[in-house]
Amino acid sequence: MNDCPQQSCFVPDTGCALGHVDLSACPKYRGSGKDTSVPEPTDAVLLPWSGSALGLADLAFVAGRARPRIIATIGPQNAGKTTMLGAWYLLLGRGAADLRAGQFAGSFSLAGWEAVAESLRWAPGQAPGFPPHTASRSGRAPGLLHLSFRVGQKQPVDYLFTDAPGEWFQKWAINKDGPEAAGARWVAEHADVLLLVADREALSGTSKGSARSALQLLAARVADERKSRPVALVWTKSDVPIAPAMEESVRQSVFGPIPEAEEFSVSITPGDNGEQLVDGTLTRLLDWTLTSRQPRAVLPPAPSGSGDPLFMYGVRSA
Ligand SMILES: Nc1nc2c(ncn2[C@@H]2O[C@H](COP(=O)(O)OP(=O)(O)OP(=O)(O)O)[C@@H](O)[C@H]2O)c(=O)[nH]1
Ligand SMILES: [Mg+2]
Repeated sequence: MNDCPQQSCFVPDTGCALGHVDLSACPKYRGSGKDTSVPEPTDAVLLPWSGSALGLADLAFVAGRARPRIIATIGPQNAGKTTMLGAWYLLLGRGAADLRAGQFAGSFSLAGWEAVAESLRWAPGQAPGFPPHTASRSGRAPGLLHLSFRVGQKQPVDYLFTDAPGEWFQKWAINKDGPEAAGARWVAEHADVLLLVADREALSGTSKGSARSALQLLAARVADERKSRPVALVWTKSDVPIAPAMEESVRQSVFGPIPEAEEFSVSITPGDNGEQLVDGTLTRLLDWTLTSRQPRAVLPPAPSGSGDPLFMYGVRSA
């Protein structure tokens, strides 16, 4: 329950947005514990974040340093998007990932990451499972999971990974302006890198025909909306075999309109030991995701009769 009328303040889950440590001094606070007695002195301070997945109201807090890079995982329902995020988190936790983006430098949503990765963990006497289905909330933005990475002593770079329900993207593929596509529209508009997830299990199952047309629609939508941002086709559940013709037709629907797209295949299968998460492709995909950038415009060199930068411009070539 929110005890503050301000939209950007989530007391008592997080600290006071106006910075009051003693809430009774805050002019806006109208908490349930409207206790006017002097509180016991304590060293405990509420932090400005709760650790859960971030929402739009929390973005200003993360974006204070610099605009975070947003990584979108786009794919149909049950495609393995949340599983992939959880597996990345476990990889980082093991320190197994050797990334060009640098070293893990913190997260404001550790509890959110734990929630997606919890079921993938190997507990003694209990086989790891998969994360639960991501519920389609009425929200206009997905749950955002935060990570930051730092190279050497440089400023850390913040990343937000979207964990959105597949239904959003299926509706967005059919009608991008529909009210139910608001969340997917947000993702498509703000993402810096787009990962289009193709589910090999669905593409080889009984309803593979409809899975293929849904994915082709989604690929066409991504191609329309991407505006030169980097895109990767990510085959999930690569342990499941699929017909070569099916694979080829999905590939064509992605590489036809987006020839420069990258392609990865990942698999996260809970087996008899906890080791299979250390998969080279998973690390390579994370590495690519964190470091790929939109191509920059290359300016033509200035025609110049002199090597001196001061005289480079304004010189008419004879
Ligand atoms: N065989 C196999 N199955 C997988 C793999 N990864 C995920 N799965 C299965 O796919 C199911 C869905 O995975 P999720 O990660 O929840 O899928 P999602 O894309 O987040 O789905 P929504 O949240 O519903 O949009 C899991 O319950 C697993 O059964 C894999 O690598 N191999
Ligand atoms: Mg999910």
